[in-house]
Amino acid sequence: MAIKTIITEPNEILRQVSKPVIRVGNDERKLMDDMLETMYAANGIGLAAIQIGIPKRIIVMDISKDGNKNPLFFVNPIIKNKDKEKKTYEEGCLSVPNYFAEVDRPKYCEVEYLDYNGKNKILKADDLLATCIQHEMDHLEGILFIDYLSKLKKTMIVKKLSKKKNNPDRIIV
Ligand code: GNR
Ligand code: NI
Repeated sequence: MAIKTIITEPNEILRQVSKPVIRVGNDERKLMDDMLETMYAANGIGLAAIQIGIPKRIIVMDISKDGNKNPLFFVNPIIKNKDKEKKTYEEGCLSVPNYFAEVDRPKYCEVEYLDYNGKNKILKADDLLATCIQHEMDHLEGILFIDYLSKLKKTMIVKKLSKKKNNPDRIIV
């Protein structure tokens, strides 16, 4: 396993649309292992392959509290069903370090995907799990949570990130 560098805004790579995986083989499992290690090292709860520069439709997640690890792997995920009811979460992104903002997303969704072993699965997700899977699936389309903010807030964040000064720890916009 290896810790990879997480790409941050502004970077055109993050805007690529990721490609479906043809078959879940050893290369894909190695990538998922590296993504999981990278995500844990960065204290994230999810990571899409494009965040380490690989345009494949692969996501790793773990929303469990420290101590009891519960890694989840999603290959070629598709949202089957989603709630009309929305839920607001304060979101962050490892590719938009230190910036946090409230985003509305469907409170509940069902996702069909291939797991670590290439087996077809369906996950019924709500609340944080639903928010996180939708945030990660946006990455597969080249979408970041800041795209949902006002133009003013988004521009401010991208400008600050591109200057790479020592940002304070946590900025809620
Ligand atoms: O670590 C992360 N936390 C988080 C919090 C609220 C909503 C979404 C997320 S995902 C983020 C990790 C990340 O950037 N995944 O792409
Ligand atoms: Ni993210």
